[in-house]
Amino acid sequence: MRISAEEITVGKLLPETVELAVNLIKTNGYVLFEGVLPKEQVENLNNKFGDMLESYMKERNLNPNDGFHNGTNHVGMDLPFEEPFCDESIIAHPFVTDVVDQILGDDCVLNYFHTNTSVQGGKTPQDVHADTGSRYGNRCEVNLPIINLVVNFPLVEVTENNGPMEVWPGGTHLHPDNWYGPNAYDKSKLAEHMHSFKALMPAGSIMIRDDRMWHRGTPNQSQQPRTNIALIYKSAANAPQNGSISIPQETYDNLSEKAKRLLRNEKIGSPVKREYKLEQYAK
Ligand SMILES: O=C(O)CCC(=O)C(=O)O
Repeated sequence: MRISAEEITVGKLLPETVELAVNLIKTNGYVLFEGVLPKEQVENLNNKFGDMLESYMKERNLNPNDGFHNGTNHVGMDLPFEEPFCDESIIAHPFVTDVVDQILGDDCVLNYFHTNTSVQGGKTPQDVHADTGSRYGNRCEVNLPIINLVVNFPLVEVTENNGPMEVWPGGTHLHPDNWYGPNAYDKSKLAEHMHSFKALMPAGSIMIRDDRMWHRGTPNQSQQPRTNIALIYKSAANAPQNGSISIPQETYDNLSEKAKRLLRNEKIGSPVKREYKLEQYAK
């Protein structure tokens, strides 16, 4: 969906835009708002993230030329809860919260602060998957209400060449619950015969998707990593009481009321947690 220049300037979606977005997620599995975040902000996020990724990969001996993670060269890394990543425009973007609140309820939480990167040199696509498991196992043959929305912010332009996410929208989020468990028919096998497309988009776009919609990461044939910030918003009734995002007290105290509410179950009062030792490699 293209958002009008006025909505971007004002920082608020028109009610009819929210309504369309909500209905697209419900029927098609996702909505895409193209090019929302300012270019300078996205470049800054990407530069900071690039340093962290380099450190993370060196510490784990992940060499793009050798290939890793089954040749996908995909890295999943949590974000530290600090600027520029914990900016309100990422954790509680009004375009996102207006849509998410309507689907999950305005008491929903944010409980996942992560990134997915298709690193250059990958040779193999990921298996086609949903980002959730079945809630009731083999017994449940009905579709259940949505509980999770994944929100992706690509930090570079996503092109045919740099490992776009491939998606199977239109109904793969509406299967009976047992379809999301390990005993379901092989999704990759089915997906070969189904319609999919590569989700190409400008840097700073926002994709909001039902976590059951089938998708996969694809190999990155460019020379630069293609990073997606990945947040998960969850309905309050399904939210774990003990979250996992470490948030220093002062950082939490300075958040907006909406962001505080979203993060209320997380580890408030804990020091920032990093998955790498940045000092060692930072330029
Ligand atoms: O390429 C992407 O951003 C999606 C990656 C993904 O689905 C995963 O790592 O589970």
